[in-house]
Amino acid sequence: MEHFLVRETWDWLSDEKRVRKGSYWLQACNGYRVRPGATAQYLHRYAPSPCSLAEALLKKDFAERYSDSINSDSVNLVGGFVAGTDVTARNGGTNIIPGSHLWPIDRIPRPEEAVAAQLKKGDGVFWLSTIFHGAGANVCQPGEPDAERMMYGYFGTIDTLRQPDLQILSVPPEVVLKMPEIVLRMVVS
Ligand SMILES: O=C(O)CCC(=O)C(=O)O
Repeated sequence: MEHFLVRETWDWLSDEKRVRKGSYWLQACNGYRVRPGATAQYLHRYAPSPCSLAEALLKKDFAERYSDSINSDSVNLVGGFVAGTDVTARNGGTNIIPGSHLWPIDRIPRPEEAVAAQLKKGDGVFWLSTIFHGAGANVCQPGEPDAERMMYGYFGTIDTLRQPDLQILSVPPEVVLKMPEIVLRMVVS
């Protein structure tokens, strides 16, 4: 997370350059269940900086101006996921397009370019906000082993951005105080 989310910025106090090294926040923690019969989620990015994809598509000239701007500085969110069940291509394994974090902002993602992330229970996967991904279809029959796919995800974001789901307000203080120091630093930094 640190590699992608910690930014160094500076300003000038008269002639003196003041360097500030940022940090990152815990943006959200979610559970992702995909039940038998679920259709595939559309392939999406998590709001590439400096604009959301929707904004870019609405404002074509804006998209053209920033069409080569997806790079590691565009990453404003990093997601870590842990499989709560075995995750397969049949039960909704996340479809991910390898390399799409480097695509121009207006390149359209095609389902045939994606591969399903297949994980054993307890395995983990990380992805950047700029990669195209989406939960796969679940074609299992109810009652099959691991018919309900479960993944747990947590997201870090740059400290100068504010999370839409305010983790600080939504988690009671008595729960926060029992968290390990490494998590506390992300929640209250
Ligand atoms: O559940 C998944 O595999 C991905 C979920 C996702 O990308 C989302 O809900 O935005």
